[in-house]
Amino acid sequence: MAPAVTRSLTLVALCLLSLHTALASSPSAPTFDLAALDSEGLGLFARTVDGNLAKGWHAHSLYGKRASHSGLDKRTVGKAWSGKSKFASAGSTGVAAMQVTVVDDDHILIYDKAENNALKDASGASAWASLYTISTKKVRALNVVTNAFCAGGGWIGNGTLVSVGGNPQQTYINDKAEDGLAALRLFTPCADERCDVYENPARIRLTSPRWYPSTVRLVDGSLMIAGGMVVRGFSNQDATDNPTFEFFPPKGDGLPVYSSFLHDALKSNLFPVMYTLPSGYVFIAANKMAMLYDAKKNIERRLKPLPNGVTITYPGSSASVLLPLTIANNFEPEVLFCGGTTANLDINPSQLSAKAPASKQCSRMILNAAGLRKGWQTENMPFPRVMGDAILTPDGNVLIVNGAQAGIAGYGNVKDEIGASNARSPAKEPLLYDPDGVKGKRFTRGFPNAGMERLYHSVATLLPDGRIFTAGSNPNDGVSTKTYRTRYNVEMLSPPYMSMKRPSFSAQPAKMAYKKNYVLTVSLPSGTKKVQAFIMDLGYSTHGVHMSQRMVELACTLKGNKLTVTAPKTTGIFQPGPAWLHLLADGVPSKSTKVMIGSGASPPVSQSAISNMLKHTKGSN
Ligand SMILES: *[C@@H]1O[C@H](CO)[C@@H](O)[C@H](O)[C@H]1NC(C)=O
Ligand SMILES: [Cu+2]
Repeated sequence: MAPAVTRSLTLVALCLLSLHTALASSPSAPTFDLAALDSEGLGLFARTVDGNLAKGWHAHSLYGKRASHSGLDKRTVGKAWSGKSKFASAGSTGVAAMQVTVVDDDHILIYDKAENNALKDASGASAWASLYTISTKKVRALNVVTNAFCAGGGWIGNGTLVSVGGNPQQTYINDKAEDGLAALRLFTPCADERCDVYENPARIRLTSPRWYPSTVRLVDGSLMIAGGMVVRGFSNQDATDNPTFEFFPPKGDGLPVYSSFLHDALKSNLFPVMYTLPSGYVFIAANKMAMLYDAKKNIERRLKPLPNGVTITYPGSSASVLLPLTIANNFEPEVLFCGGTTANLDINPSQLSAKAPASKQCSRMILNAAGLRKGWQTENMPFPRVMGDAILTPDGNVLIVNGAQAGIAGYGNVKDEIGASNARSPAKEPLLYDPDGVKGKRFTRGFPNAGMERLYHSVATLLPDGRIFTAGSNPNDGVSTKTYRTRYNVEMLSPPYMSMKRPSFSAQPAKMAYKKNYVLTVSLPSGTKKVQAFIMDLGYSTHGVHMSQRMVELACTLKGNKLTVTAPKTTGIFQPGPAWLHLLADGVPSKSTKVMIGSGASPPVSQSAISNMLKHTKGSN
């Protein structure tokens, strides 16, 4: 994306000004020292971000025996996956699906950049966002004012979807969108077909321009927003970088918080991968680096870098996931990255090639003291992949779809492109990864190939009914019909469990308060031996990153057809906000239904933080 926009230079200047006001709160960034961790004892891991000692499961699990990650009782890739999977087309997204998130049991919200899509809004202009109805495959145009090109997003504790950042107006494709660099777009689901995106930049906006930011929901239900570029461009560098964090609703003095980690992760520090851990700390990975972040005290602790020189974030995007937090693994967090690239992304992009093979490497690490000491554990996928999407399946496996076997993300930047795509050799074959499997035998193949390529700007998400939704692919400046063209077609993958006898349940609550018990009425396939209950965050999918995606097991006991399930114990295990609840009967999943975890109230709002933010920052204007 080469077109350098000269008017952006003023943005840089404005932005750097506001960033410098935040430097006063620059964090210390001690290198993670395992010896110190030992002498600190439970130092880092026994505390929560509130400074209180974590009790029970947490401290106890630290140096005690850790169960293997066989969370789901040896169900592995047995039952739910025995049989054939099918890909089937399922209508059109109306706009190019660059970002998607499941809104309720029957709707998916889709954001595109501003471009000349065939779907029109009420005024007759091209739509840049749509709401897709799963049951009817119909789309409704949404009204976006600002350009959501390469924005990030996430759900907050009261069930509102927040979309952050984007791009300036792209006059060369004649679009009328307003500058979206510092945009903050709100969407609250509704029961009728009337809800739409809400924007009010004079009061609700980011502190600074962010192209390619990530988000993660924190323990108080607010959103942490990280990184991005202050101008349009492909390769990030010092002059274009926004190496800061901010929060929605704004916290503290409302100003961005400088991150030396994000700065050090240049150039490939865009769309960082972030997960809130049971401790409340945030795991963040960017480029080849990883760290734990204490958002409350603003302390960064570096972890070991990803092994063997593999870049795992944009434009070397890997498929990444926080593995399921289960009773058997004592809710010990473990992260997994598969693919990416070993190409040197620090050189001039014109010297890179779309033919450069992607990485095959998967790296995983348990984020507790013992796991960090052991470090990253690696193995190879059957074939290389960049820009893959890692989807947690309802039985706790990881399905990897989309992406390419060679090249990198983006378009119009490197040698040997097909059309404008920086990547080629589409990876149409899904792979299933069993986190509990034996190393070397964790991958299952034999899936049908996707019907079309899903390259840059494609997406995937698990649906409440258990299918996997894939859409998008648009490695082009505007809508293009040349290879690789702009894709509007939806394809859904139906795993074998879709046609099995599945458990079902009713009487689920609309909300679940932490630690409280709820009684579901269940219907189980005959002969069921083991029932488990889970909640999932299906995530916000864009650029191979699934922001806030997670799966958490709930304790449960069965009496007759009554299943008593216990809501998560802490906000670290599952952050307050929307979730999907489902059961497994001997490893076969039910459908899931939406449930609010926590009170459903707004995350804390600080009027002084908001006023100070509005006073001292200009957003992108
Ligand atoms: C959720 O909270 C945010 C931040 O306070 C607010 O802007 C939004 O309107 C709230 N949504 C609902 C549905 O109340
Ligand atoms: Cu993009």
